[in-house]
Amino acid sequence: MSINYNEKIPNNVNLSGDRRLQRALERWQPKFLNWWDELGPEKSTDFDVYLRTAISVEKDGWAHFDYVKMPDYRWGIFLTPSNSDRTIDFGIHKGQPAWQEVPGEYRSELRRLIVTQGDTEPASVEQQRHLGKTCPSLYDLRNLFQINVEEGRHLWAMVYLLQAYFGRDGRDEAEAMLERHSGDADKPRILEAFNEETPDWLSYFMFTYFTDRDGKFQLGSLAESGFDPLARSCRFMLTEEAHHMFVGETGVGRIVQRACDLMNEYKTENSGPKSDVRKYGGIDLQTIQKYLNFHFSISVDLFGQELSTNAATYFNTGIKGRFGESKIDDDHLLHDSSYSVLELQGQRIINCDAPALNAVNERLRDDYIEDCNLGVRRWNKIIADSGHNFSLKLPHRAFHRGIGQFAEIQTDPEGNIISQTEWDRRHSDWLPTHEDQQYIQSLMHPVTEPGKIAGWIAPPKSKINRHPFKFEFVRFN
Ligand code: BYC
Ligand code: FE
Ligand code: FE
Repeated sequence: MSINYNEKIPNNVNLSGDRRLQRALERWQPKFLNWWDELGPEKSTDFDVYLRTAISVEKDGWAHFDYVKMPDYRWGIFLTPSNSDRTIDFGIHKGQPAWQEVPGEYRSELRRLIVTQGDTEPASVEQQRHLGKTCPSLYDLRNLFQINVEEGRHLWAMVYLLQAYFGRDGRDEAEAMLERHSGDADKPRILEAFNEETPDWLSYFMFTYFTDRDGKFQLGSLAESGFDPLARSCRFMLTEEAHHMFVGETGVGRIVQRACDLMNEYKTENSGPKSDVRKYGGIDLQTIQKYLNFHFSISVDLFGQELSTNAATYFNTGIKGRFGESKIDDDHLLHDSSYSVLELQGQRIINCDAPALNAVNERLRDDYIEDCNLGVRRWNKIIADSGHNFSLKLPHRAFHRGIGQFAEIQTDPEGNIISQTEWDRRHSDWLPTHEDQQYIQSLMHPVTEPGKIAGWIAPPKSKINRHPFKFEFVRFN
């Protein structure tokens, strides 16, 4: 199924066959473009950016590369092809045909999930809007813009579902997506991680590693939904998500590499903030660890409460599954099973068995944490291969939490509960301080000559569509 690019809004959902919907989306399109102009990548309108655009939804060759001015990017509506005999894989409707329309009794839950998902997409573009001004290389600038246009497309994907399946409420929600803004005191984005600032490229790479990875797991769960149009939208979004996490993993890896290279060049072992790494313009490993602690902990919050009746309802009614649902070997009903969860009991964190149905948020968080660890291991391999004795580590899941039962307590990165006084005394060892942030900010100067790179990060090993690092990925005009 290829995509019709002759229409105002490229799509593979036969939009021209539904004039009402087409008109509604065409009315939303200029509002989206206005939003992009005001809150998308700053002062980037005239740049020619070497971008990938989806031209089919098939696995091979869905991406076409060319120079594009970002406001002319063909944001469109692409769902993976439908499988007409798909059935629901879990919950009380297991075995029944997947829904092609929204079941009336689940309308508000589905709307809420789609709105929450959709809200994160433009939020991330808003968070990243100033980064172009301080890019470490043209390669990195291009990747930033690639991610930004794709997050814009993810918003389109959710707005399509709202407008196509939720009538008037859906149209109102589509408007509201452009009215809430990241960090806005009156109308903030829905989830807290999307109201934080992304003021520098270390934060940005951590965000795309940890927070885009929440996207992978949430989209993976929604891709199991009994509501087929949602499932198909999320499947296609997941193909784009892989690149976002790749940018994060390799970005952090290259900063780690540079720190190690500097330590080797200047023969210093100490990797802390007072070390030579900073003196020579790199980012020391201890500071990288602090940023990791921050971004991991706020991303872990995105999975919600450990035990959640909302999550139980979503699962039981077939609207949101578990990650890789069809590959899990159990009854897919979870009425009689239990799941092991860390719980706060008094001043201790202990392992408890909880009803599996109530623990689906926590199970997803477990899957997420395991996946986060893979990249940390690769970063540590870079350090070890460079001959240094230091390991980055994910903090304990109870560390620095704002959502769930651990929000009530303070712990150290190992998960030992500590008093507020001790937290106040020690948190600057664990989370970025104002001074750390100022140091990172002091490194942020744009490097925009093809083939050149900033001093705090190593050049990439990978190519983009076979083009090497020295390729002119962005032309400024
Ligand atoms: N912040 O029962 P619970 C991505 C609220 S990232 C604030 O656990 P639920 C991307 C909750 O609303 C993927 N509030 O809630 C990445 C509820 O409020 P009420 C984003 C929170 O609903 C990078 C109460 O606490 N996708 O795509 O089961 C760049 C009870 O909690 C938070 C999704 O999130 C929070 N973190 O779980 C671009 C998927 N957590 O009812 C894009 C859709 C909980 O008491 N969303 N609350 O007023 C969901 O599946 C669920 O809404 C959540 C929350 C997992 C987020
Ligand atoms: Fe996204
Ligand atoms: Fe993403």
